[in-house]
Amino acid sequence: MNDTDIPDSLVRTMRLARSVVALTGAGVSAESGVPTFREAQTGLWQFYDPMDLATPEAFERDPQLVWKWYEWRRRLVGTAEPHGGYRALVDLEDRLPSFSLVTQNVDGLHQRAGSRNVIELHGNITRSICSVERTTVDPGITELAPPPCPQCGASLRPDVVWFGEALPATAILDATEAARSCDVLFSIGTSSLVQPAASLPEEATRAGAIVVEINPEETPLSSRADYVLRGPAGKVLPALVNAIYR
Ligand code: BV8
Repeated sequence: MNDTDIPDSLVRTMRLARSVVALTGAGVSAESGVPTFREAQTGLWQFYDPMDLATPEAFERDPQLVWKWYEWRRRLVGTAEPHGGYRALVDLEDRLPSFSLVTQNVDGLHQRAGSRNVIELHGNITRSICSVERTTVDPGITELAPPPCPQCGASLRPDVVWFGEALPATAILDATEAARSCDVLFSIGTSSLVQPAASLPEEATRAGAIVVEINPEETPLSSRADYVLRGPAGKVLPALVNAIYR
């Protein structure tokens, strides 16, 4: 996609915009080699459905399996490099009076690319917490899976929000507030299926904002968005920034 493929009316809207929200999902990480939630997993993990592993019940049932699954994902994420789409989002944050990056992703790639105001709706896989005290703990190098909390001895767990768990109150409040007070909300690389994140574009529309979807595929949001930029985030976002600030 090149700059000319960005609708002129969207470019004009963005040049007048003061407050912008970017809601990102696993599709943004996909171009950096981090498999999305619904892509076939590789190796040992092809026999497990992420929806069955990313739950408190799975951790209760088999803490070692779940811990090792996150270790595998942490290693994968550690080798990923943020692509040009991440840097385009940093560019928007640098240039706009108000910019909020609300991510469903747990890989920390936005921060690694230089994004500053990042709201992590589903936590961050690079952090571990005590499963009882919920305090952040650095597990260090250990063979134990999961390692015990050095304070109370309970198992450590990844600092992510599992299915059926509530999102961090401040994260969802800040994200909802940002969606309700922005001029433009971009929904980028998300299947718009996971709640409550998937309701944020609707909050923005209700508050009078323009909603733009960036995704190579159709999603339940596509028919409700004001603009749909059909393509990969790594191509569309740099083209968007070039078109606005050329
Ligand atoms: C909650 C952290 C209530 C973990 C994640 C029925 C039963 C049980 C629960 C529910 C139910 N119905 C609804 C629910 C609620 C549930 C939910 O929404 N389920 C869905 C599946 C129906 N939600 C929850 O459970 C949430 N909690 O509701 O709590 C509550 C309240 C109070 C008290 C107690 C409880 C918690 C949800 C958070 C789950 N955790 N991650 C981990 O990662 O291990 S969500 C997980 O899914 C990831 O964060 C990931 O981001 C997300 C998947 O969504 P997407 O990001 O959209 O990724 P996906 O793979 O689906 O799509 C990728 C998209 O990218 C595609 O559209 C593709 O076309 C596109 N793409 C591909 N390449 C590119 C691209 N786009 C752009 N560029 C590209 N290059």
